[in-house]
Amino acid sequence: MKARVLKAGGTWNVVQTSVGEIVKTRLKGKLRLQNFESNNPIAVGDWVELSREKDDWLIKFIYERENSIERQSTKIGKQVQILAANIDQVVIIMSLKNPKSSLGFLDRILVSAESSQVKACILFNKIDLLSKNEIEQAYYCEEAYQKLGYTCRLISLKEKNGIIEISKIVRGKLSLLIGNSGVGKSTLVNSLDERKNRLVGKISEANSKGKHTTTLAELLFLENNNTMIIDAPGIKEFGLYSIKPDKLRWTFPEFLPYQKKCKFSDCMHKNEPHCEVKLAVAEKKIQLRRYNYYLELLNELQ
Ligand SMILES: Nc1nc2c(ncn2[C@@H]2O[C@H](COP(=O)(O)OP(=O)(O)O)[C@@H](O)[C@H]2O)c(=O)[nH]1
Ligand SMILES: [Mg+2]
Ligand SMILES: [Zn+2]
Repeated sequence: MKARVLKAGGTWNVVQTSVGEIVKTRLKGKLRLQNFESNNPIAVGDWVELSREKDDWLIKFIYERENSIERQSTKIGKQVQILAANIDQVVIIMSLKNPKSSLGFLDRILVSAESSQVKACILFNKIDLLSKNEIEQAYYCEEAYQKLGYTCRLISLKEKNGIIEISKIVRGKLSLLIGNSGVGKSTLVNSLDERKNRLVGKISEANSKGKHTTTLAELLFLENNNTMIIDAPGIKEFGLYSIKPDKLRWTFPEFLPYQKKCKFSDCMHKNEPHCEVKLAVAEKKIQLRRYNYYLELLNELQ
């Protein structure tokens, strides 16, 4: 039977079967060895095939992923953690104040989304805390990212309008929600959780005896099950492991119109002569901050 992974715990996984039943499953031993680059071969959002063995449901295989968002898990060296698979979009929540999220963190996630060819939306939250002057800066920042092609919203989750705006963005889709601690992720989830329909949370708590539950991403059904959100808690660092240095330039959408005119077709926009990207930076057509961040990431990946 086909099923979707709602929570991936390594040895146990919570899935929803094609008939809507939510069950706990284990991995077939063989599967565990297959994907050794990852600390857990199963990801939230995965489609899997189950087989029945005695009283247990076992995961026989994982269907090919349409996409996935990965990060290097810092604790376990170079191992890759798959944050989510088969998603429609990444929704990044940034807090403008208390705490102020860093644009570097945002750019990093955008690079990851671009490299996985997943759409990204940016929510700048807590606008209610800003002074008039700060709101102007926030609009400026929103406009800058909007120009890069990302859907951006300046919102306050304390206001009804903010929640309506978010609902429009996430309704009917599977979104991976990413943001530092304190930015408003739980507030967002709860405000869309009309029926307090947190099935996954309940099941996993019962099964894992409270261990590690806060560090695992889980797929939640919100807005009368029309909306699915994968809440990835506690992300402080976001290592970009699987991106090859020479692929990085394709993850900055503002480079695209210029880099095809660089003298060298494999130009990395670093020290090469006749680089149209560097020229565009000098002419302020590309943000210097973003370009510098590109160089910083390039350095990190090389
Ligand atoms: N002033 C203000 N506070 C907010 C807003 N959104 C969330 N908060 C508050 O920020 C704190 C952290 O929110 P929470 O949802 O727990 O953040 P999480 O760590 O990302 O899950 C809570 O006290 C929220 O009430 C907002 O738009 N404006
Ligand atoms: Mg939270
Ligand atoms: Zn170049």
